[in-house]
Amino acid sequence: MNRYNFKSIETKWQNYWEKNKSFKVKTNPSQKKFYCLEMFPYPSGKIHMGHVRNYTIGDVLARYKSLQGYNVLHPMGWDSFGMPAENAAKQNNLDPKKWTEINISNMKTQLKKLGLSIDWDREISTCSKEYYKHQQAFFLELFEKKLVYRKENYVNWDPVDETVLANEQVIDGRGWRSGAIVERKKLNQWFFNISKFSQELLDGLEKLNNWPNKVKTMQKNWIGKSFGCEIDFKIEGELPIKNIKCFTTRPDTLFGFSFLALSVDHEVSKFFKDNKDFINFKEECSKTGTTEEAIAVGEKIGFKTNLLAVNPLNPKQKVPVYFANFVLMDYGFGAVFGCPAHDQRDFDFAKKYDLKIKTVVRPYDENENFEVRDEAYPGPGVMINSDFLNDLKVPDDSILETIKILEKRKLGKKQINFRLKDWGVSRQRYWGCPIPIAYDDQGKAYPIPKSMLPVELPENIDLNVKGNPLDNQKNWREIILAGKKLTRETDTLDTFVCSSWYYLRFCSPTETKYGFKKEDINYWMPVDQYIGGVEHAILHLLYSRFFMHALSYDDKDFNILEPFNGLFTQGMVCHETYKDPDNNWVSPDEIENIDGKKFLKKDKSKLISVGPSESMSKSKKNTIDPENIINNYGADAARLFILSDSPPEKDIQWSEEGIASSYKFIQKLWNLNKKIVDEINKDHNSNNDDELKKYTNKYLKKIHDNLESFSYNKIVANLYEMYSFLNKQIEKPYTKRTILENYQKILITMTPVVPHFANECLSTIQAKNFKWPEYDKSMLKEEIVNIVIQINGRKRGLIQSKPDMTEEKLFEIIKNDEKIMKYFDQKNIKKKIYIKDKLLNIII
Ligand code: ANZ
Repeated sequence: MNRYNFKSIETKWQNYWEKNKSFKVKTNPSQKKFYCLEMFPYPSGKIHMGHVRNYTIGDVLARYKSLQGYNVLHPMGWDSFGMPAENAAKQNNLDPKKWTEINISNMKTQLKKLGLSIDWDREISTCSKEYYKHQQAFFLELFEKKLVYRKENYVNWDPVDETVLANEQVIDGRGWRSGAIVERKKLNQWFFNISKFSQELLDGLEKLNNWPNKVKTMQKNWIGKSFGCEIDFKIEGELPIKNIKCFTTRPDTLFGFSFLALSVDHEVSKFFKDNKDFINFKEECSKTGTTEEAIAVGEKIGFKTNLLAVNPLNPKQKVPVYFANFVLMDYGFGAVFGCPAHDQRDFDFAKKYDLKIKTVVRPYDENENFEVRDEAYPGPGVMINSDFLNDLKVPDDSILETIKILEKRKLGKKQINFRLKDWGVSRQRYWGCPIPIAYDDQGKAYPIPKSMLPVELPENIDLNVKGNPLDNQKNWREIILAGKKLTRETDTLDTFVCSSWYYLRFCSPTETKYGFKKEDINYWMPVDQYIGGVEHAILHLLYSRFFMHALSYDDKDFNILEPFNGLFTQGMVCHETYKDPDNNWVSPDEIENIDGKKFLKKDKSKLISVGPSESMSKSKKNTIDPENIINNYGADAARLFILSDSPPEKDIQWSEEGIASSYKFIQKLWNLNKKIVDEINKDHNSNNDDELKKYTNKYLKKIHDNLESFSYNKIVANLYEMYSFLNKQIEKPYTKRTILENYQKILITMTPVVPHFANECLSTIQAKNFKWPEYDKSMLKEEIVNIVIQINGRKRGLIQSKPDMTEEKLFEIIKNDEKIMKYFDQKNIKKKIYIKDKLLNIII
C-alpha cells in the first residue's frame, strides 16, 4: 500500500520552511509588491475554525502571488490587549501579560501547523511596549493636530464590564461583549475627532472598487449623511427663551406640526434643574439606552413645559413644548419638531399625550380626504392641507421648495448633518494602552513628552478591585513634569485603536524611532488584499480609514487616505447543532450516529435531537477544534475541505464526512503521483503528446481564472476533474519530457491549496525554483466545436465543425442537412442570430 503519511510529510515541510526562512519577505526592487493581510487574531487561547478559514484563504492568495513573482508581505500578529485577558487573569489569579503570552505561544504553534506562508520575523503584539509606545506617540501627534480632545459626555456604560462602550459596540441596547443592558452615564472622556472627516470618509468609499458593496453600504449608512434644514422656532412663555433651533429632513411637513420636543440635556433644561418632577423624569429617561435602536424600540415618554412654539409658516398656530426621551442631544440641535402623521416616533408620542395628528401628505393612490390613522405615513405622495405647499410632489419638490421659502423669509436654512459621532476611546480598564496624559490639580491635561514614552503599564498589580485597577496605583500615577506634580490618566485606550494602524507596523516591525519607516510605507501600502469577517464592516474598517485620514491630515510627508485597496469578507463556518432531551446543547464529539439517522450520546444515555446548522459558537457547543482535525486528517485535508464546500464569501457547512473525503482525496492524489512517476520512468515514444499539453493548458486557465476571481471552491473542483483525467489518461504513451513538464505545472498550481502535499510531489520529480505556470493561449483552441442549431429558439440539430466557421459557410452545411431543413422553408427566414462556435438561431 502506498499510504500518504501526512504527519511526517507535513512536519518535514514545516521544518524545512522554518529553517530556510522560505517566507521571508523579499523587497527586490525590480519586482512588484503584494501586501496580503488577514485580520489578526485576539489571543484567546486556541485557534478556531473561523481562523482556519480566514488564514487559509489568505494563504492561498499569498502563495499564488509569490509564485507569480511578486514580493509578498504576508505577516501575522496579535491583537493582544483587551478584556478577556483581564477577566481570565482575575478569575485565575494570574498576570494578564503571562496569560496572553502563553496563549500567543500556543496559537502560534497551531497556526504553524496549518502550513501558512507567514514571515514570522515580522510578528507583532499590540500589548508589547515596542508596539504601544508608537501608539502613544500617534495619540500625541493627533493631540497636537487637535484631532484628539477631552469632554464631559454621556456615555454608554456597561454595568457588568464596568466600562464605556462606543456606539458601535452597543448592539440592540446591550454591550457587545457582556450582553448587559447599557446605561447612560456622564464622564470625562477622550475622543478622536472622526466626525471631522465624515464627508471624506463617505467620498472615499466611491473609490474602493475592490470592496464588497454591502460593506460600503453599511459604512455609508453609519456615516449617515442627511440633507435637510435648520428651522428657527419662536418660543412664547414665562421663561427667558425666545428661539429654539431644530434640524429636520422634512421641513415640508411643517403644516402638520403638533409639538416641539427637546432632549433632557437641551440648554432649556437648566430652568428645570430644581424641578422635582423634571428630575424624576430625567432619571426615568436615563434608563433608555443612548443608541438609536434602544430609543426607537423603547417607550416614548415626555415632560410638558408651559412654553409654546410658533409654527414659522403659520404664526397663528402655537404648540406645546415637551422634553422627550427620544430626542438625542448629540444629533442636530437636540430638538425636534413633531409631525405625528408622518413620523412614527412622533406618532407614538402624540398618541400617548393626546396631541393633534394632522395629515399633510397623501400617497399617490389616495384622495384629498386621506387621513393617517393607525400608523404614521412617511412615504412619497402629494402635499395636502398645507396652504401654499399643496400639490407639491413629496419628497423631491416639497422639501426643496419649503427650504427655499424658509430661506427667503429668513426662518431657516439648508443644512447637511452626519450621524457619525466622534469616537470615544477612553476605557476604565487595566489591560490596554495607557493614555500618555497627566493632569494638574485643576484637571488641566498635559501631554507626556514623547521622549518619555512609552508610558508603561505597571505589572503584577492587584486586579481584584471594582472599577479600574490603575486608579489604585498611587506610585505609578504620581509624576513630576517640568517641576509640576501631576497625576497620570488612568483610562486606557479602546483596543480598536491598536488595530487601527497595525497594518502600518507590519511594514517596519522593528523600527524604533516612529511607528513605521516612510520608505517602507511608500513601498508596501496600501494593503492590496485585506481578508476578514464582515462583523468588522463598520467598527474596525472605519476606524482604520479614519486613522489614515488623521495621519495624513496636515502632513506633507504622509498622504495615504485609504489603508485597504481590496477587501474580501469571508463567510462563517457552520455546523449542525445538537440537544439532549433536557434542552441542553451537546457538542459534536459527545455524540454517536446510530443508523445514519439517529444520534445518541456516546454513553448511550440519551437520544439527541439534531438542530439546524449554525455558525460555530461556544454557546451552542457546535464547535470543532481545528487542532484535532489537523492531528487526525492533516493540515492539507483541512485546507482543502475549508475551501471546497462553498464560495469563500458564503457560509460553509462543516461535516465529518466532508473532511474525511478531503482526506481520502489526498490519498488518491498520492497514488496518482506514484502512477505518474512510474509512467515517467517508462519514457515512451509518442506522437500524441499534444493531448496532454492541451489538457494542461485548459486546466491552467481555469485555475488562473478561479484564483483571480476568489472562486476558491471551484479550484477544488478543478483538482477533482484533473484527478479523473490524469488517472484515466496517464497510461497513454506520452514522452517522459511531456509528462514531467505538464505534471510539474499541475503540481505547482496545487501548492497554494495543499502546500505540503504538492511540495512533496514536486520534490519527488526533482522540481526546483519553480514559478507560477502561465497557460499557452494557442493551446486552448478546440479542434472540433459543436454548434447548436435552433429554429425559433428550439434545438433542431447539432453540427460538428472546425472552429471559426463563418455564418454563410455554416448555412451552406445546414442546407444539405435534411433533418434540420424539414423544420423550415428558406423563404420564411426573418433573421439569423449566430454566436460563433456555439449557436445559430434561425427565426422564421
Ligand atoms: C420633523 C419631521 C417630520 C422629521 C417628519 C421627520 C419626519 P435623519 O434622517 O436621521 O437625519 N431629529 C432631528 N434631530 C434629532 C435629535 N436630536 N434626536 C432625535 N431625532 C432628531 O433624521 C432627521 C430627522 O430626525 C429630523 O426630521 C427630525 O425629525 C429628527 F415627518 O423633523 B424630522
